[in-house]
Parts: sequence; structure tokens; C-alpha cells
Amino acid sequence: MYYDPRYFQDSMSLNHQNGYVLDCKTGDVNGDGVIDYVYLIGDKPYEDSPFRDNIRLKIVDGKTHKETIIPLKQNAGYGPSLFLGDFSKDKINDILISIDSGGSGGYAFYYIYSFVNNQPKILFDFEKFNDAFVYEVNYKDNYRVEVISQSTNTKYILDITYKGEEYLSEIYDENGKLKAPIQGWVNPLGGLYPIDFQRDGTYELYADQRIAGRYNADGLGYVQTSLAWKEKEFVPFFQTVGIFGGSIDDDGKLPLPNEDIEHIRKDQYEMITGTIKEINTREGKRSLLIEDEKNFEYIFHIYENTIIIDFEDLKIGQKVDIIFNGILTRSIPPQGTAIIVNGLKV
Ligand SMILES: [Ca+2]
Ligand SMILES: [Ca+2]
Repeated sequence: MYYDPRYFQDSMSLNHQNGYVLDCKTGDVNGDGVIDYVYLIGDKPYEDSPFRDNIRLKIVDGKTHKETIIPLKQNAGYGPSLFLGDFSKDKINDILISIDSGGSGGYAFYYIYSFVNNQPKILFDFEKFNDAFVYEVNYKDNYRVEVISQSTNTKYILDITYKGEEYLSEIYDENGKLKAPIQGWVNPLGGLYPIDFQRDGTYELYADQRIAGRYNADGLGYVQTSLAWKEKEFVPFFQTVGIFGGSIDDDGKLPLPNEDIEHIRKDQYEMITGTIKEINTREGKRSLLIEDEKNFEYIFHIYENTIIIDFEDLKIGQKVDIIFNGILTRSIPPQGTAIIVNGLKV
């Protein structure tokens, strides 16, 4: 905690009712050349927890001692902190606020305010960034994943060969063809860092967003976007994708050949019992739309190795057991690849 008795005369009244000082930085933020005092104030709702809520920005004008409170839309989380520096190219400090969400996805909340002439103005809002930067993540044949960045009109191709046999053989056949379509996704903003790339006293932003594959913990890399202030907003000027490496000893291993029924390890497989709602054939590929007892829908793809008991008799409304490898896409409805379709006698 930091108080300056000369300029922060009401610091003594800042007791638990009025919140805690979570961070404090000094610098001229209103542009009058006199150092101002910038605080993040918040509550500690739980004893022994670093969680903070009701976080707001408080600016004390160094010259007039006048105080301004700026509420924040996302105002709860962990490790709230301040950074002062010029982003908007007017050589007057702006205020970067960072708050970690604490969620498993590693998301964080970021705002940048300017306070020129004592007028708060928002320069960066993480929610607008998340809405503007839209991605598509598609698994492709031959152990590739494409990441499409709509906002920058760019496509990145990731090689996931390093993921190893176990991972790859679950989703690819022995020819490197995907057994079923799989989509990943790009997480919301996880990190936002001020960097003065040109060393001219104005900071740019470096943003990173995690690329997730089959599930959130299945990291495929990071989308890294550098942004600079241009007239009235931050615009991307450089974007790359950072990928993970594999061991140099583990060179180019290919997935195991397709499992056959004798080799199914029982506990690896799952079964869904449901009713056939649709039988689809598209481009020679068959799939079943299944509704289970809880009215959840699934699409199961039938591939050449799928064992179908009584397929001729499969019809809409029939009850079936679908045995699959436990992997479903996150699409709606989820999709999987059937290993066994067993038509039940009604
Ligand atoms: Ca000032
Ligand atoms: Ca500025």
C-alpha cells in the first residue's frame, strides 16, 4: 500500500468500508505537468483469498487534489494492477488496468483509460477486442490444424505431428485422414503487455490468446497480435502464431494403425444409447443423428471400419447403442465416430 500524505489527505478514511488500495502509481495523467495519483481501490470479500471485487479506478489530481472515481465494467478478479504510460501518442500517460479472471482458461480483463483534461476516456476494452478478433480452428488431414484469423484475413497452418501417437491415432486413421471433423477454438484475451517497440516513448500493445484443440487444456499455441494506436483506436500491425515444440528425440512418429475390435480396451470406450432421428448420406459418407434418453443430440459418423449390427434394419425411431472412443467435438450437436452401432431389438 502506498499513501502520500501531501496529496492523499483522505487516506486515513480509506478503511474497510471504503475499500482497500490494491495498486497505486504516480504520473501526470491529465496533462497539466503536475504528478497525479492513480489508485485501484477494491474490496476483499473473502478472508484469506486473493479474490478482489468492486474494483474501481481512483485518480487524485496532483494540483487541485480533486478526486475522480471511475467504475469498471468487469470489476472482480485476481492480481489487479496499474501501468502508466502513453499509448495514444500525445505524450501524456494513459492508464492500463489488468485483472486476472482466475478462470481455468487464463482469461484476463484489461482496460486502458486516458484522463487528459480530467476527462476519462476509454481507449481499450478487452470485451471489444474479444468481439473483434474472431477465429476458426479446424483440424485437417495429415496432422495439420488451420487457424483462420478473420480480422487480419490470415490463415496459419500448424503441424501437430509432435503430439505423438496416442493423441494422433485417436483422431486420424493410418493414412493420416481425420476420422471425424474436429474444431478447436481461440480463447479470449489472456495477456496484454505494454511494449515500446520503436523506443519513442509511446507504448504499443502485445496481446496473446491461447489456441485450444480438442479441449481447453489441449494447447496448440498462441495467437500473438501487436497493436498500435491509430487516430482513435488500436489497430493490429503484426500478428504471428507461436507454437509448442516436441522433443528432438521424437522425430516424426506416425499414429498407430487403426484399432480393430479385438484391440479395444474396454475402459477407453464409451457408449451412448439413443434413438435414431436421421440417417444421412452425404458424398458417400454416412452419419446418424442420435437423441439419447436425456434428449441430447449427437451425430455419429459411420466409417469403413464401423461395425454395424443389423444395419439393414436401421431406421428412424429405432433404438441403438453407439460405441465410440469417447471423443466428441464441441460442436452442436457434438460429433463422434462410431466404432460399433448395435441395433437393439424393440
Ligand atoms: Ca497532473
Ligand atoms: Ca496518452
